[in-house]
Amino acid sequence: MNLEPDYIADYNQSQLEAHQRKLSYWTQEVATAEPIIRKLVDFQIAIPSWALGTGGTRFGRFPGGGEPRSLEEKMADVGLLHALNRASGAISLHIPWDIPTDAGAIRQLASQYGLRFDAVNSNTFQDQPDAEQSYKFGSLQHTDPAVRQQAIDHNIEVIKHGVALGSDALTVWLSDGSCFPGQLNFRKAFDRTLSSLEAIYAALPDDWKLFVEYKAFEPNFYSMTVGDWGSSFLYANKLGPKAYTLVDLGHHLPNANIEQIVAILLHQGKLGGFHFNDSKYGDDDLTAGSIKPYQLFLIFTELVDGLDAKGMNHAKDLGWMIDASHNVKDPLEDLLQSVEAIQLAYAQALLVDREALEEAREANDAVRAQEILQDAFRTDVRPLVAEARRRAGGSLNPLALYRQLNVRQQLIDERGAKTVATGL
Ligand code: PSV
Ligand code: MN
Repeated sequence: MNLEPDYIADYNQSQLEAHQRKLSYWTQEVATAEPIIRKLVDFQIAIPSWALGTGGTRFGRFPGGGEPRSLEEKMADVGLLHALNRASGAISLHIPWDIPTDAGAIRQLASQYGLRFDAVNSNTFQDQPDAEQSYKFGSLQHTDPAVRQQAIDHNIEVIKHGVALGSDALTVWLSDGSCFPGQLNFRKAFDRTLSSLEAIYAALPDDWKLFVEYKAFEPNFYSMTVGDWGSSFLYANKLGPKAYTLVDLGHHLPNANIEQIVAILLHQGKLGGFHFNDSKYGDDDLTAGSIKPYQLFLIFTELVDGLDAKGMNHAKDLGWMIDASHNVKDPLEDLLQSVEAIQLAYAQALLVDREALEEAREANDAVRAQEILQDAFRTDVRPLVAEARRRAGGSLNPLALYRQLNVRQQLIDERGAKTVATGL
């Protein structure tokens, strides 16, 4: 389904007066409003091709209908999101869930929707029907060199797909690890994984990045071979300057101080990218900002601070992506909510009075430091985010317009009620 530009213009017109009333406080009273709006216009968050269908748990899956049946339809969905919010201008593919058979045609389609290709993702956590070797006991860490070679070859294949699409990063997430004490020689697993990663790294084009994603547990429940930021950082350091750590917010043990992890990785020049989601218990993959919005804000506060300290470009120098799953919500609505939550946290982080914060820190004034942060966090920045969207050609309220246009029903009419998108 294509969104007529008139729909957005008409909708915005109907909301303009109320929006301008809320925005006037900002434009009249806050000197930094204009630069914040401009930063928001530039800031894009990639959508993973596997998050456009209904997710499930091992207990079941309840598809809501109209799910994309092909890569082209997934791109149409991301194009729709981007038309509504002008902040989802990139798509991340997981191979082999989404194999671009005609890269030229797919690239052209992407440019029609104003999308670029974000990091490509390899999959060595599932056995494919035609695979000779099994990943039951790991992939890059496996005791059998033939399994390791199959996993290495797959990653190199994924890089080739990425090159053909104009992507410039590979994300490697390994489910490798062990389920029981004694099952695995940790040192050997580390060494084998490192040498497999070295083979993949050697195939990386010069201007590419390799993101090493860590995860504390699942599907292995005793040990994960890339289980925390320390091990990812170690692999990335040993691999070389093109390798970075990727932080997925759901991949930590409970109560981990993610903002501190992010600050140190960035400080060390080894933070590569982000997978946004939220969680209460484990890797729950819930809507960004739905459970711990203050944590998301604190993470962004460290990101802005660290990026500025290094003179890095907020929009371009890190990979920003959502990695969530939608069990009970319409995936497109959920993604709109996640993007908005990320933009709000980013805008609030941009509001923090950094000079005053540094002074408070130097004076060991914990009360003042907290006030400064919470002052920004408690500020309603929604008019700024809406204004950034409006200026970029998006809707003042993407979710409201999505519902007003009955998009899901239109997708069901077009694709059917029982379609199932590839993914987990
Ligand atoms: C693993 O839980 C993960 O976060 C990785 O990024 C995978 O590639 C993705 O989820 C698959 O759903
Ligand atoms: Mn992830």
